Amino acid sequence: MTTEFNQPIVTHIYTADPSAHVFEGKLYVYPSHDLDHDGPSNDNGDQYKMEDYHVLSLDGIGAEAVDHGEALHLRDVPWASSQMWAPDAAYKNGKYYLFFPARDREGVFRIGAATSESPAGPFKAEPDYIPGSFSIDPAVLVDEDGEAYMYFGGLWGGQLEKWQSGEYEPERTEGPAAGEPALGPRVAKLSEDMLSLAEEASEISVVDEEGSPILAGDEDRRYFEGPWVHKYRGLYYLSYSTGTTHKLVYATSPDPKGPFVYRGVILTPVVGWTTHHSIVEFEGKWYLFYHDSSLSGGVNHKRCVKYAELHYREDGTIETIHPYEA
Ligand code: FUB
Repeated sequence: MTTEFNQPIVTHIYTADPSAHVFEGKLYVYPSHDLDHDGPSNDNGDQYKMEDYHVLSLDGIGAEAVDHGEALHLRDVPWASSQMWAPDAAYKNGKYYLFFPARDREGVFRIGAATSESPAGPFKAEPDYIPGSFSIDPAVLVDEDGEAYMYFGGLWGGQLEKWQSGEYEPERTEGPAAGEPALGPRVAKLSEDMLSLAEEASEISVVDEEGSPILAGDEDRRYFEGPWVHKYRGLYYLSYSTGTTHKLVYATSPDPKGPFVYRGVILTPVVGWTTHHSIVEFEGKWYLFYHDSSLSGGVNHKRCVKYAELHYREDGTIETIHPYEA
């Protein structure tokens, strides 16, 4: 089977949350591996009960996607108890790193690291989660100067509301009031060995063109989950899901820690509740990897990874992708 734009890249398993990278001249995709179960769904995301990761690769655009098999399983992560959600990968110091969220033994989402000599895995998990990490959806940018930044955080089941005070408050579920600044994703520099935070994570501010913070009630533009940062013509692009309004949107900054100015919509809503993506340059063109629930006929937790070409306008803005229009 070859891969076409806006079609599932694999159909033998359910996949989601794709983080795409070019390693060793190929496209490698690090997705979540959705379990095929028919249990109940809720706003806490309990239906997303994934237990392992598979790494996929494509020799080129349109090539068949290869499944390299199980790269890491929950049973081999000493600190984790459940829910291996959206991962990312990075290369530095001659090693490949897999970053992944999971609930720890107390049910708190943390972010772990695992290493491999190969981009296809298998990965060996570190004995404990990254100290100071919390919430979900890690995305790692290794900048041109070699500094690595980890972006993370997600609302609702992702528990970001519970960390508003800086401490974990298990009973806290409400975010800021509608007229207050929305919660932002977190960012921290990673240590040279990529296995710890080099500093305490700080909150990223997303602002409008006038510099005013995007408010919590502005659900069309406020941050929800799934951060991704890439660089285009020297500018940092932070893209993310708006959750309840089901869009992928983006904001830009000359600084990897922001503030980021909201710029527009990358992807209109897809089939299924969640939307999650990555952006990668391959052989001079840019691609959006994303998911929807079309392979399961719309079941939110049985998703499939797809990709589409992404186009920039001359002024650096991104053309909105409408995935179901010819
Ligand atoms: O796949 C589980 C969760 O759903 C991810 O962590 C979120 O970004 C959403 O896609």
